[in-house]
Amino acid sequence: MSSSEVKTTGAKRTTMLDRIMSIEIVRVTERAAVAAARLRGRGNEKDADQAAVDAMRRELNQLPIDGVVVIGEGERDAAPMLFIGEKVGKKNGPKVDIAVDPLEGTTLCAKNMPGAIATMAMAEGGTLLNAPDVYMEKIAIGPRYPKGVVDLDAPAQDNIRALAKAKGVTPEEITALILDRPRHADLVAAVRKAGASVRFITDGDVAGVIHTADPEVTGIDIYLGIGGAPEGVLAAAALACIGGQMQGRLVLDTEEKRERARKMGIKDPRKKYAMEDMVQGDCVFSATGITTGSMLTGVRFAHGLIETETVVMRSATGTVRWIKAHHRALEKFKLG
Ligand code: VTB
Repeated sequence: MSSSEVKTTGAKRTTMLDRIMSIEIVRVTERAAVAAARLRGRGNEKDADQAAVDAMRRELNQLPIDGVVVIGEGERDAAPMLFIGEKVGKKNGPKVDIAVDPLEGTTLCAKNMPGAIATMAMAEGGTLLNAPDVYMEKIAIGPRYPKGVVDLDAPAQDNIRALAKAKGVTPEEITALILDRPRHADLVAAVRKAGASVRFITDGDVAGVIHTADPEVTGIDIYLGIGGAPEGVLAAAALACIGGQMQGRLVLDTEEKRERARKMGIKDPRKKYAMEDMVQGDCVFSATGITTGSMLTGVRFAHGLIETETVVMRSATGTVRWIKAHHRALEKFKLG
């Protein structure tokens, strides 16, 4: 067999895998979302997170995969959370990398505020960035811009001006989405100095980055700032499906963090990751709303019915599906 034939076979296998998995992973995020939604507004972040984790783990372990969590909550002995390195699935299928955030926006869920989601991504084994649970500097824009129009290392003013020029508008017509944190004071000042508008979010930067993919609908042109690294890799997986550009750099500002990263194979602690470095192959991404936000409707508990909304994407084809589900198997869902 020639090498090109081998390649085709490999690609076909991937396509089959992610076609099936793009439906399978919907169940995983649905279950986690329903479990967390039962604890919306109770002021208890930990319990809601644990409920989402337990439900997600249960569903992941039903899948015909030989999976390993490469992006998760904590490391090593962080069980009962879905920790980095945890093996999931029935182990009777293909080797896959899994990135999870069973409850993205724990505070949003605990306070019953908009935008909490359950999310995960799955890709061929060895193709997702395996990174510790630290911070990440991030920059992201949507599709249809020339490659490299913005850069993580360029001053914010330059990025805003370059983006406005590429879009054919003035900087005043650009809106940047930034996590509302004291650490972003200088960044916010620089963005405003360039003339752009800033929209803040209190949490939830996976959805924040995804907002850049459709500026006409969301009003967001660029995502900037420092958030969680797990959320960064998950957002990169989503953008890899829908198009856009993203760069990230892990914030490894102590020897302890650098050591944790080294153990995961990260040799250069200052490496600037392009989206393609964080997500090297085909992937599927899924997110289900827990509380209603600008991207997804939250879980609705009605009489005899649970309603969920999920967005699921495949990078192989760029297909984005919005799945509204009515669950009637209430006994089953009670578990989650
Ligand atoms: C972001 C945001 C998350 O953490 O990544 C943020 O997307 C960053 O951490 O929803 P700090 O809160 O420490 O600034 C979350 O808010 C989840 O905790």
